[in-house]
Amino acid sequence: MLIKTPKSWEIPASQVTDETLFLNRRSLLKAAGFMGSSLLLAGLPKATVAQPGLPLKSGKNPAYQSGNPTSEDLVTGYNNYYEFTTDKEGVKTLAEKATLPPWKLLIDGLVERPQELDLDQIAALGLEQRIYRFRCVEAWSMVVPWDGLPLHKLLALAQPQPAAKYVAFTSLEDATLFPGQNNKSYPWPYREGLRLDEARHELAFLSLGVYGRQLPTQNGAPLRLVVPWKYGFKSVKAIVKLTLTDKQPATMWNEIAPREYGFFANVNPEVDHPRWSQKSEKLLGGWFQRQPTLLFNGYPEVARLYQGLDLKRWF
Ligand SMILES: Nc1nc2c(c(=O)[nH]1)N[C@H]1C(S)=C(S)[C@@H](COP(=O)(O)O)O[C@H]1N2
Ligand SMILES: [Mo]
Repeated sequence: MLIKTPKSWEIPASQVTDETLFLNRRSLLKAAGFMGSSLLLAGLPKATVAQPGLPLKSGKNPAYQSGNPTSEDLVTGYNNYYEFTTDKEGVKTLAEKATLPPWKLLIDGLVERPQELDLDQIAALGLEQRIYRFRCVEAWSMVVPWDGLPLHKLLALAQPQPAAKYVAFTSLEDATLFPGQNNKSYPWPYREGLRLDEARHELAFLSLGVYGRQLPTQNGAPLRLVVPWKYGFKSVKAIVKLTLTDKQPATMWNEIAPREYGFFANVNPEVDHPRWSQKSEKLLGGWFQRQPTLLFNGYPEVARLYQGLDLKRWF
C-alpha cells in the first residue's frame, strides 16, 4: 500500500492543533521539504500562511446573535472584492486560484508600541464567533457568523498615543495576486478609515474566519474588518496595516466618488444614495419582499458616538 505523506497544503483539519491555528513560514517550508539549514532561515521575518477553509478554534459569543445566518454558499459565493473582479459571482473562482503570501499585520503611526504580528499571535488573543447583520451600500444585506476578535484588543497592544484620533486601514497591494489591480482607474491599494472611538467600540470586529473556518480568500483572508453599523465598503479586506493618525485618513471609495461614499458611511434609511434609495434592502436568500433598512443597521448602541453630528450631512 502506498503511504502518502500529506503536503503542507493538504494537512487535514484533524491534525491542526489548537495552539497553532496558522502555519508559520518555517513549518510550511519544512513540511514542504524545503527546510535546509536553520541558519539560512533564521533571518526571515516572521510571517504566517493562512489556510482558507481550515477550522478555527472560536467560541460563540451569546451577546451577538443578530438573526439566522445567510447560507454559507451565499456568504462565500456572492462577494464584492474589486481587487479580483467587479463581478460578484466571479470573485470566488478567481480567489480560489490565488495563493496568499505569508502574512504580517503592522500597527504603526501614533502608537507607543508599534506591532508586527503574525496570524498566530493575533489568534492567540482569543477568537469568538459573532453573528452580525451586514448591509452593503448597494441595498442588499446578509447575516454572517464571523470568527475573530474585537478590534480594541489589537489597538490596546499598540497603545495609541493621546494625539491619535483615527485609524487608517491598508489592504494588500499585489497585482500578481489580484488581477483587478491591473485596472489603474482605481487608486489602489484599497484604503479605509475609522475615527479612533469608532474603532474602539465593542462592535468593531477584526475577522479571521467565517462559519468557524479560516476566511475564504474571497471574503478577505487572512483578516478583514467588520463594522456592522456601517455600509459594507468600510469593512476592508486583506488588511496589512493599521496606522494611527491625527488626521482623517483618505479612503479609496471617497477618493473615487466623494458624494456617494462618505467617510462615516453609517447605515441610515433617511439618507439616500445619490442614485438610489436606502430605505429598504434585499436580504440575500430571504423572502422576495424587501425589508426596511434600520438606522445604524439595527445597532442603536453606537448612536452615542455621533452626538452633535448632523447625520444627514455627515453621511
Ligand atoms: N479590499 C477590499 N475590501 C472590501 C471590498 C473590496 O473591493 N476590496 N469591498 C467591500 C464591499 S463594497 C463589501 S459589500 C464587502 C463585501 O464583503 P463580503 O464579500 O465578505 O460579503 O467587502 C468590502 N471590503
Ligand atoms: Mo458593498
